[in-house]
Amino acid sequence: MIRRIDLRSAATGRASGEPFDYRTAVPRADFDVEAAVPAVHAICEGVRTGGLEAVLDYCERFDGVRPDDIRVPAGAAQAALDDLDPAIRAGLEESIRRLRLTCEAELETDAVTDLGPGARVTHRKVPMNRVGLYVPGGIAPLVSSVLMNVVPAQVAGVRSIALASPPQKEFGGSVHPTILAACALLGVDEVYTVGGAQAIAMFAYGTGPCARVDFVTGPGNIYTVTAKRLLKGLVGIDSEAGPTEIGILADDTADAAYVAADLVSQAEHDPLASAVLVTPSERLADEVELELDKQVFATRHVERVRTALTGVQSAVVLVDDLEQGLAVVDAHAAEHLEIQTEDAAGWAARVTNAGAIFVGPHAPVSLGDYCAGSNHVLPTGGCACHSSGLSVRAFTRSVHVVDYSRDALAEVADHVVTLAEAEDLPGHGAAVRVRFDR
Ligand code: HSO
Ligand code: ZN
Repeated sequence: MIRRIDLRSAATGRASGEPFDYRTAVPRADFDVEAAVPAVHAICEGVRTGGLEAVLDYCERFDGVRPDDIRVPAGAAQAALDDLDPAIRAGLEESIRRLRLTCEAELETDAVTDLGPGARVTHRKVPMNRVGLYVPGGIAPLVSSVLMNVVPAQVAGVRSIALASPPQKEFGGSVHPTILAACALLGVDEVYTVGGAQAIAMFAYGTGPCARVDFVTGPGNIYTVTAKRLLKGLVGIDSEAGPTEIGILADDTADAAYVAADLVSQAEHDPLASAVLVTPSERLADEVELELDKQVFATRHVERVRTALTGVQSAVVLVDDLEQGLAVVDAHAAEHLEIQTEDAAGWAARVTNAGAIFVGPHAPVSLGDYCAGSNHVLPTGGCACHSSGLSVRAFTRSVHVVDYSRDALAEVADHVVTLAEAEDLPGHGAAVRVRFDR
């Protein structure tokens, strides 16, 4: 069912080791943000000019329900938590506990540099003031995404957190109760029952009861991603998250059942999800394909998984050796990369492009999705070569604070004047001179 791409030198006619651009070896699915721009632009403009009424109209149109009020009433989240299945609560609590520990370890302190007597530059870390977190409701309500967004924001010190998620018809137009329960666990009490592009626009412009935010984060479908692209600048955004991706670099030592299960696990997200195995072992490739046939047949979301695995974005890639495999996975820059090889840690250390790296047979991506302590909001579409996943740093800005005494300024005054002259900006030099002329 999954296609094979043979990149071995015998198949490609290349001499082994010859440089080759692997970036296009496994293409991405068509996630055409540009095509969604006209529709999403109209929604954003609708929210900007029409305010709350427009948001309610879009809820009705796209989610099939018009909430009485877009702000979820106080007490609803606590009530949802009181009704939550204790096993789900225990899972969420453990996930939060682990994520908090890694977030706290990521906290950066101010960097203070003394450049001479009385000359100090401080690189001060400042949390965002107000952020809007988007949690999709679409194919499945991703309660784990609540934690992945909220915990780093809270640990960063963000004071004001608003969360939006699509209104659910079956829950009377409110947010899914499990998402509400997670909000209660985390102490987030500003929740809006708004989804899609209209939620991102509400955050960016400030609409009805929702004051505008400085920064919007969270995954979503093509409409929310397009809204983020259009509103970027007016607000900050974390990333343009596309369909989920898993890459696996594996050799003969890997267990085919594990590899197949992990490919299926991420294919389950979306018909456009990408699942790529890169291996020098033909035997493993054969076994994984047999396993996939068995496992896909038995999985609950069989059609979604099958569509994802048979799409152009998924493949079993044969390579000459792990060295070439490393070059392939590095060029592909998947959102998640598993290394299931001998000396997995050694190979993992050499990977430069991946949203998150999972080392060895006992670190499946599902662990990271829920309970590893790592974040699951990660760069997709090859953006892992320049962007990072969500972390405390994403919710933090830094600002240089420049503190010089008169004597310290005197030390460099001539240099400033000379450099300003060299740029034909004499006013710059004069602003230094005036402090010594009198
Ligand atoms: N694998 C998804 C995150 C997720 N998985 C949420 C389960 N729930 C994107 O990283
Ligand atoms: Zn997942």
